[in-house]
Amino acid sequence: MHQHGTLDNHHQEGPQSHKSLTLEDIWRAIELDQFFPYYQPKVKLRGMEPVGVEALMRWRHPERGVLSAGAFLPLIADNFLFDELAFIMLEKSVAQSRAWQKEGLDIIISVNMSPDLLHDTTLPDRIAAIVTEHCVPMQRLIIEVPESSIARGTDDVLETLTQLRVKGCGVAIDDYGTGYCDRAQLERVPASELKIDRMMLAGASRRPLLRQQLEHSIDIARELNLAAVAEGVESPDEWDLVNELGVDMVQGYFIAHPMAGEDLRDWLARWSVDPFV
Ligand code: G
Ligand code: MN
Repeated sequence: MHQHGTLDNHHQEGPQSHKSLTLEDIWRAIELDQFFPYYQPKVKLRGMEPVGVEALMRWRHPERGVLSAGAFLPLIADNFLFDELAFIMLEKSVAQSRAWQKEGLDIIISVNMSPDLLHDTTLPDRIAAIVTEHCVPMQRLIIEVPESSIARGTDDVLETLTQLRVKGCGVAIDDYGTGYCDRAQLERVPASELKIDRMMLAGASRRPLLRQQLEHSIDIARELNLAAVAEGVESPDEWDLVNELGVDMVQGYFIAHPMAGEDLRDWLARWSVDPFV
């Protein structure tokens, strides 16, 4: 069995002396069920109607509080623990979807998938099994895959994504603009949505070259019949810009920060009365 020496040492040192997190800490935290999703709303630009949420990984660390994925994802990016965590997020998100469904909330959930798992052509069946078990329609789920994972677009990855689409679930190309997919590669991917990374948006209202690149991404989405989502919209300026350029959906701190599942209902109620408050 694995040992928990690192974590034990850490306990003795108290919260001030933060040692680097290790894979062992993460493994232990999985066993203790400390990972859970927060949900960040995504709204349609026209009419500003909330249409979905993205499930974002959080770690309820006993001493450090709630940690964002940035604090530990680099550690597991190329590790099987990422696969493990992706499935934990999927399972919990689908359970949350069922709970919202029972409250009458019709919300589509996007879940980030570990790139390694896309090579496994049994993935669509495994996902479908979880979704069916919770009596949630596949149409309520979008699987997000980073652009970088499809740039190497091998046949098994394309087969996996095709099967997901056949089963009714959406596929989003995530972090678009950071993964260097060319047009021909993108065309082969059976996606439904293009999530344009904040990197393309930040500064685009002041810098013509960035703005051009952003416009180009939106054009590509349109030509490939993908819904264009602007990610990481933080300010009124950025909202105005994506409004002017005409994306389909918007996600980012300007709309809402990621929140606990039980807080979504209240957020939706406030948003419907007075957006951006
Ligand atoms: O890679 P992916 O797009 O799945 O990651 C989304 C990440 O971006 C999350 O960690 C989320 O907390 C963060 N995020 C969400 N909205 C904003 C935003 O408006 N600005 C910035 N800088 N980050 C954001
Ligand atoms: Mn994502």
